[in-house]
Amino acid sequence: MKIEGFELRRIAMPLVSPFRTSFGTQTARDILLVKAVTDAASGWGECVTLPDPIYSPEYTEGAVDVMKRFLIPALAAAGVSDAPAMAEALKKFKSHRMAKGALEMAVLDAELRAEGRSFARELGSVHDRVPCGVSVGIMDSIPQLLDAVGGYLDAGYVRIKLKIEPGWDIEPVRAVRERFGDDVLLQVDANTAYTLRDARHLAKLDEFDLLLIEQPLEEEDMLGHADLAKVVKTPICLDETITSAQTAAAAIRLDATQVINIKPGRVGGYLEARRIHDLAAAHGVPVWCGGMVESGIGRAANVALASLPGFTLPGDVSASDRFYATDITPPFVMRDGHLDVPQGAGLGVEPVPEILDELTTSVEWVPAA
Ligand code: NPG
Repeated sequence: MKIEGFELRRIAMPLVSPFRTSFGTQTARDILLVKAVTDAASGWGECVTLPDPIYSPEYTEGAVDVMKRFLIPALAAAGVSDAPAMAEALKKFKSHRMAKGALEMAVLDAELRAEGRSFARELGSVHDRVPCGVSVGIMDSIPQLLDAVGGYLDAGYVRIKLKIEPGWDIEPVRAVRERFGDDVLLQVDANTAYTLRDARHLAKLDEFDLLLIEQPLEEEDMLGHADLAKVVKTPICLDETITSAQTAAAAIRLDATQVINIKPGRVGGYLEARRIHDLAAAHGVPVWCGGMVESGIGRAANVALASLPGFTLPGDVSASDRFYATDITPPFVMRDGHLDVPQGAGLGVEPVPEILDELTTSVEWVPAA
């Protein structure tokens, strides 16, 4: 397959409601889509960077720059013709995993479309539908939170994740448990908002029988998480810290994580995500698929990944309407708390041209020859 070039397209998608995490509030998602154009087929990738480097060091303008300046020219120079060869060709450039992952996803999609194979089949899917979890942002008040959680449970979500930060942790969790009962699958996500000094405070979450507490400490504090895991009974789940199969192996060996959130963008793509899945499965560590407020393009690939056998916990894999009134693909609609895994060639979905054009803020063509 000859890669002719990449179309880099920015789109602005309004969110149905503001989404607040410990690092900020989002009201719209500025998404960088990548279209790989090859002599065999075209394929789509989604870059999950945010506009600011507040979740990870990457940010969208930086991703565009590194793709144009370094990554795409290196692919061209190495004569790369398929997705599995890309990571090696891009290895000399440190980090920039979300940018690399988006390019790899686009080439993989093109390749699979040309071969008539689905992402799900390629990755090793064993389920034709996956359970939906939902991530619930920090709210202004507990009544507002209870309304939101009640709405998601009524809609059929099978697992609730509450965003927490200092000052919004024990009481919101207690309120949700008291209102909705002990049977609700419930977990929390701190996005690095605590330090080890908060260990005893975080241990107060133990009484609520949570599935896990996600990324309580700074991303580089692997040992801190290992120490915290000795104080807190609730399983620790790393997100930001896990940037590769190698960091996942270290975290497992150190007992810094009992569960892993796999986000393909964060680890450099779906192929590395699968390696982490395989590694975790070999160690008996459960994994689940994280979300980065993706459009239908990224969502399609995440649903496929979440259908691998080691994904034994519901992911942040929600219906399109959790975030978007209009998705750029035909929407992912939840049925009975689940989403169907796309089975068509490649991602199995494509952007609707008119919707895509309406949301596009810029398009740029970067030749790879
Ligand atoms: O369902 O797509 C989703 C969102 C899940 O909470 C979610 N993502 O830290 O995991 C996270 C958080 C996030 C969203 C992080 C956007 C960065 C950007």
